[in-house]
Amino acid sequence: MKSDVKRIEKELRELNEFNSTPESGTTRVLFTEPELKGREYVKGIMKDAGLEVTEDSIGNVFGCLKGTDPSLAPVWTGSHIDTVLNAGMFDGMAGVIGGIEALRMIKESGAGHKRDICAIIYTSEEPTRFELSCLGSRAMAGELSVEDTKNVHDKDGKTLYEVLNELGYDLSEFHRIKRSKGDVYAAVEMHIEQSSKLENDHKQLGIVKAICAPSNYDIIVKGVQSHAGGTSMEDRHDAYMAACDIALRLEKIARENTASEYTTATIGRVATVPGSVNVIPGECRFSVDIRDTDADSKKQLMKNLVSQFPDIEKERGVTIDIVTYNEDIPVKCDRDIMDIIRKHMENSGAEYEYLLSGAYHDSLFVGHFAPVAMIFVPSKNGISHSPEEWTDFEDIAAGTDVLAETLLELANK
Ligand code: HGY
Ligand code: MN
Ligand code: MN
Repeated sequence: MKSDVKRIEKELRELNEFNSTPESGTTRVLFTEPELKGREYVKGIMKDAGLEVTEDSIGNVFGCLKGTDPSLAPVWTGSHIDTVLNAGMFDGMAGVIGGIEALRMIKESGAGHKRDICAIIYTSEEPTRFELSCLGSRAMAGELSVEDTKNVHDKDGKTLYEVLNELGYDLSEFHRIKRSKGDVYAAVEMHIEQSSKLENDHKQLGIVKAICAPSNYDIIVKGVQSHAGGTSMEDRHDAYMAACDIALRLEKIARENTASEYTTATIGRVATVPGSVNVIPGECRFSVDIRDTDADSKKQLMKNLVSQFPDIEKERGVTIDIVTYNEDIPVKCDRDIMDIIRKHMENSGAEYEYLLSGAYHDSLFVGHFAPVAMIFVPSKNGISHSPEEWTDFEDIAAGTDVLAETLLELANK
């Protein structure tokens, strides 16, 4: 089977039109107008492809190619169409359009398959609106309840529950989102690499061995707001400087971590109060995003950082508090599915290699109830979550060829 690279490019460019920042990259935030229109667009191409389209109570969209034996658990593929702010046009979208293209290829090939094969848009993989990532796949894994949706809110204070209600989702059916082990036979997601290993190693495709999981926190430092000129360096309790002290210790711990194969720590959002140029901040609130291939290593890293807080509090006369959003469990990809992918990569002649995913994906949560694997396609200069994000359409087509063969083989097991 051969994917239609022109059709892939056309649909990715058309989907990219649903964007609230056309002047700078792509922004498609959950349940805002561009994302709702993007959903309708993708549902349209699913219907045109003859897929059976359904949606669950958190907005996960399923486009399914019916198999001959509905009693068998289905095979899934898919990704997300929501983005971070000022993102690129491929993070998530490559796996959604590629997944639909793979199902079209299987349908057009006339090859029979026992199991249903479903292409999915998972709701809100990015934490952009509600600070919590992977809302749709987290709910599928039973790790987000309808009660939890009342405690997740956006910067305007609106809860996910209210937003879903307003959009007409039936929240009395929320419990049906959850899947148990055995409900899904296998799930394969194609995604851009969002790093530079494939490019540096001159490989076209990647087989993911393990998916890092994030732990996300806010740290709130409280000091004494005071005059920038009148307060001597000795007399101040500067919340921002204390935050910088914590940040540099976090960086050191992450850099020196040897307890696992891969660790990262990032502070992406910082806010000081009152935020005036001539006032010593009395408060500083900042985000912490830690990734690791190993859950214990991640836990130990955070324990090490927090153990240093009492010294900082004493030395700087500040208080330090933590808000925990999520401490997610990393996933190892399924060896059997990885081997099927390897075989089809070799048959296709594509140069490939095995690698880790520092980024998390919906497959991280699907992997909590089903065997998962991922196919990576290269990111130019390793850049993602940026208007500079770029992946060649030919590489997406090559990944889609392997995805289609893999899904078909799994659907006949
Ligand atoms: O942050 C991530 O790893 C994903 O791209 N949302
Ligand atoms: Mn992303
Ligand atoms: Mn993504």
